[in-house]
Amino acid sequence: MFNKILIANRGEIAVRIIRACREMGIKTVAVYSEADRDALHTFLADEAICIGPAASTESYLDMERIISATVAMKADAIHPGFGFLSENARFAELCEKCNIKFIGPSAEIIHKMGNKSEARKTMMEAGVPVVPGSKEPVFTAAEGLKMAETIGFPVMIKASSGGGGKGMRISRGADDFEANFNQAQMESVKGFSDDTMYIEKYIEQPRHIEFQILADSYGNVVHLGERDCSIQRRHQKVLEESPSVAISADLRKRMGETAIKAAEAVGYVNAGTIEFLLDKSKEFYFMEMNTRIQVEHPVTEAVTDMDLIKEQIKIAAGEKLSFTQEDVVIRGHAIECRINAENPEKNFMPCPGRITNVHVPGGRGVRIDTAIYNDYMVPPNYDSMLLKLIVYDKDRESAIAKMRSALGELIIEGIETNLDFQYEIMSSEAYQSGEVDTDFIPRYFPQYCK
Ligand code: MV4
Repeated sequence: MFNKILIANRGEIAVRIIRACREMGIKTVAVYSEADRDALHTFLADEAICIGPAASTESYLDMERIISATVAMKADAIHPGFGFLSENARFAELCEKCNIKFIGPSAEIIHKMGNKSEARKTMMEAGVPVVPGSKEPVFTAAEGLKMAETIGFPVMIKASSGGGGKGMRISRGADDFEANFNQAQMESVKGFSDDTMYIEKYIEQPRHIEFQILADSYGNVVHLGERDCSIQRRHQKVLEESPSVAISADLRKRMGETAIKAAEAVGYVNAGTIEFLLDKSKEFYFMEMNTRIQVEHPVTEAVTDMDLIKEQIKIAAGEKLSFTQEDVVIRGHAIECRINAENPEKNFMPCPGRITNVHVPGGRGVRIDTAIYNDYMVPPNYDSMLLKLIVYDKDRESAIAKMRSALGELIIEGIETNLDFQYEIMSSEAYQSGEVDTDFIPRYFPQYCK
């Protein structure tokens, strides 16, 4: 097992990883920027080292500084968390070269799955169902239009290096194709320095269903069921739950087996997520694979009674999975609400600043993952997520009741948050009915989409 792990992240996920390490008897090193001298992760780790100015590019995204800190502090592994360098193949490769264990899959797999059109092709060849569309990427509007006419409109134009909705456009017919293709491609060149595009059939009002998988270095792969992440705002997840009301035991078995097949097709190792689109007729299609631990992992932890961070560390240290697929039991229902420093009345504008008072709910089945505290100054330099409230109960109805109760107790003063917006969603007939899809917020909360 590792002696010391450096956590190349900040905020609640850094704290989450420090706790797992401490419970496992592993020493921890925090890295922090000048804006994070008083951050919780800086205090909680056994050791901490400043790696640069507030700007992420000069601290949490600076590979050389993080590698230097790891060598200086004599850590033998790096946990990248999510965001920042977690899906950077060059960083994973640099770790490999420096004899530092990157807690995640190999650089080669990160690179392969980061290229969305190549991932799609790999999955098609492995017999994993993908959204109907092109097998090969396209580079010009003319090539794309030919492809779109074969697939049939409407189509989705996507950037191979895309993510978070960037470099993505719908085209509803031949007359609007060229403009949309060029816009998407321009965005991709600007954002990712890559003009590689691919075309898919547009799936109307799908659900975003993702399967958690764990794979050890001995070829054992298991899935831990699904998360329904359909409720998003501008490609940012707002809340997540497990299990999904849309998934029967039979569908879970088929999608889970497909997720395992997808992971096996690339020789995946560590924790990963297979994202699917699920259409109205319950057909499912591979969309992307995420090669990191995700923000919403706690809902899976709740329903499977597992610790995914500890599993990641054990896998990276070369341990075998201690259980098989038959041992995985999905029990009860979990929901996670993301509480962000943002103003829903002002188009969800980020609202950093000093937190004057925090009070968190508690009780059975209530979990809070956060790095905020009384008098904490939320810096403007990073993601606006402040806190994750996760509830667990025997069924969805009880979990919703618990979430409403917990949201009602949660107090964050001094800055604007989306707490009331989350309470409104939880209290809506639309959410309670379980009829959620990716158009949920624009359809039921249009007042927030101006
Ligand atoms: C799609 C789609 C419909 N059809 N692809 C959004 C982010 C990116 N990862 C993929 N996305 C979508 N791809 C096809 N062929 C609809 C979306 C989509 C979406 C997906 C998941 C959750 C929320 C979403 C909101 C809008 C669009």
